Amino acid sequence: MNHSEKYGLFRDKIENALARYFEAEGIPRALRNAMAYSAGSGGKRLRPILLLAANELMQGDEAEALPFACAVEMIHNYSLVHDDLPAMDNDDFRRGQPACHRKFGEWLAILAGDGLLSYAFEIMLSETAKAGKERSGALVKAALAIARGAGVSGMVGGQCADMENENALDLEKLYYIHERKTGALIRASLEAGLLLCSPDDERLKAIRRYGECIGLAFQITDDLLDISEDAGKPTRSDEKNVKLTFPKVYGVEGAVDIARAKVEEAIAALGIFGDRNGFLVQLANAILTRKS
Ligand code: GRG
Repeated sequence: MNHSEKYGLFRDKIENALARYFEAEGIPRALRNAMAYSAGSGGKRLRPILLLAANELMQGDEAEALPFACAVEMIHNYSLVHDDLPAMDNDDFRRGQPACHRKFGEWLAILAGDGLLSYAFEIMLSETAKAGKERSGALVKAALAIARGAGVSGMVGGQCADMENENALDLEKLYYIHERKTGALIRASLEAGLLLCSPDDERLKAIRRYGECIGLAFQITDDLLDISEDAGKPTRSDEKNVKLTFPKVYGVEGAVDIARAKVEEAIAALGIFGDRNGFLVQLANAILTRKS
């Protein structure tokens, strides 16, 4: 199976499982529609795929990892719904479709984000509660890694710094924001996949390094896509917000060089996993050429 077939297989499993979660009883129809719309197809599913791939590195149990993968994708989608709101980035479109608040109105978009975030934790905790004594420790650690990546010292903290520093950024702040706003959940997804397999410290350190490096490379390529005419979203949204970006600081060539160096560093970190690491090596390389 080649890289894109394997990526597609992971994506299908995640999308099928997500659809089942949205079919659950007890979710008010309007909320279900807005949540399913936002987390529906169109996304790359990068974070849950990273989680499943990290889990596979150590021959983990995919059925056990899948709910955590869905949880991370729900958290990612909540962050996009809230980020698009008028009070934040004020974007009308997401993935070429009306943003959640444009389609359903603001209050329902806020609740859809809240719903996605709390559902993610409900899913992870109910899996942990169901697990036997032997497994529950590993599941708690995975959930904690995701909570930290998503939370006040991770993605939410990074978003706060970004909102506060809209017009007055220095380079240190640029790294601070991107390591948290974009990088933290990417890194946490990988960590969680590994933590389900009770890794040793060296392997955990290696996957964190990989996550930090691809997180930064991913953000840089996001900045580059933002200024490229090819991007499938209204271009120059960062310019609209007068934000400091990697291409603005380093120029396009300089930003590409940094992304390339980060991808190389990420791949080097995977050496410890031996020849099971092929998928994550290719995924890191694919970040450099991504078109969306
Ligand atoms: C509102 C708490 C809160 C956080 C928002 C992620 C985020 C934080 C804001 C999004 C702003 C942004 C465009 C960041 C650049 C990198 C990024 C996260 C892009 C979107 O992720 P993809 O490309 O999205 O993985 P898809 O559509 O593939 O799911």
